[in-house]
Amino acid sequence: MKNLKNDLYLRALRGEKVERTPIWVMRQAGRYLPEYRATRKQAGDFLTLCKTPELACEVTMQPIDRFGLDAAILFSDILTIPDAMGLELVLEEGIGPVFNKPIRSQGDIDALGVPDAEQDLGYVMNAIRVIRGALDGRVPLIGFTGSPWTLASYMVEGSGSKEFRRIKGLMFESPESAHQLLQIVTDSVIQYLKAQVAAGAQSLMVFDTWGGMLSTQNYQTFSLAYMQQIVSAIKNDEACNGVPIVLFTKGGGQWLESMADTGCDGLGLDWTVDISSAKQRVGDRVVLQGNMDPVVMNTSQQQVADHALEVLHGYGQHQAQDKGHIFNLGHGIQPFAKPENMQALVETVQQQSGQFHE
Ligand code: 1CP
Repeated sequence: MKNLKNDLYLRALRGEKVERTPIWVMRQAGRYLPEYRATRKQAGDFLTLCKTPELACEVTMQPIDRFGLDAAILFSDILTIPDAMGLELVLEEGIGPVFNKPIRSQGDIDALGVPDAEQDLGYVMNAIRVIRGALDGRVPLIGFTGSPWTLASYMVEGSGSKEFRRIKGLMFESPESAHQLLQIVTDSVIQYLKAQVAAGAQSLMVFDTWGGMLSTQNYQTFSLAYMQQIVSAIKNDEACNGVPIVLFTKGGGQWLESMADTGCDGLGLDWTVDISSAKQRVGDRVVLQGNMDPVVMNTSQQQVADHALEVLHGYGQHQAQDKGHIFNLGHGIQPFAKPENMQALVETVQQQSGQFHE
């Protein structure tokens, strides 16, 4: 891509031949970095960090400056959309995200409207514009959203959850209301992603963190069907100009074929998936992104190097029929990860992956 100094990630995502495997890491900006903790302290709280474009830019750039990763990801959160819908997001220290006004009735669902991405979520678009300026073409910028199922889960549960009793209760007992909620979230996500692209996002990722909690049948109906709408809307939008889109369902390893059928460009794999069998199943149709166990990042540099090589070997040689591999963890890096392990990870992948691209 012209004007990009390092376009490895975008070329890989387009299925083009690359010299080595690109790497970025989910949650690469975050609490494991002392400079992130300092900026967050300066901001006062997490939402102010997200809502102040200069600060969001600062923390987006921190892992790029420190480690030389091959892509930047917008610093924000998936819960910006429900916040803009009026649910009032707060991040409780030690608890995680909580909504002051969760969805508790049919009336609450009926009252929801699609937020105007430029008006109600303008701070996200401003952050993207500021970050693109700061990146100055060093690496591409990834925009993102939560999947409709994952966003609806937080909206109905009111916070994180282990068993998803409320959202599954709604799905089982009032499927029409669940679909009504999922549709309005989907319409919001589509508008939000289009606005991100217009503001300067160069690829898109959909985080379906909780799709893996569903039965196969319900995954198809309540999660994948809505991600399909998103992929189709982005692919059919001329202004999006073929921007690549990656779907990640945590716990979705058994559904890779139907995920690839959506027409997305890439699939995120969690660490439970054997990457070589994923390659055999769908590697000629989609780029695979992943999938080292994030907890390895809490151990030693030697462990990190060994496990990274295991993933590279797992994908193996890149051949003409393969769409390719982008290195990542199988889920977000944790606050307990050691920064020097991230250094070891990036060095291992950047220095040793060339042998798989001959
Ligand atoms: O400083 C802090 O205490 C805040 C911790 C934090 C951070 C750093 C939260 C709250 N969100 C984020 C940033 C974030 N969230 C990014 C930034 C870009 C990057 O990757 O560097 C992204 C992409 C997200 C996406 C996100 N938020 C997801 C999907 C990805 C995933 O990890 O599965 C989810 C599920 C959330 C919800 C959320 N926001 C924050 C937390 C702690 C959580 C998880 C809550 C839960 O476990 O249910």
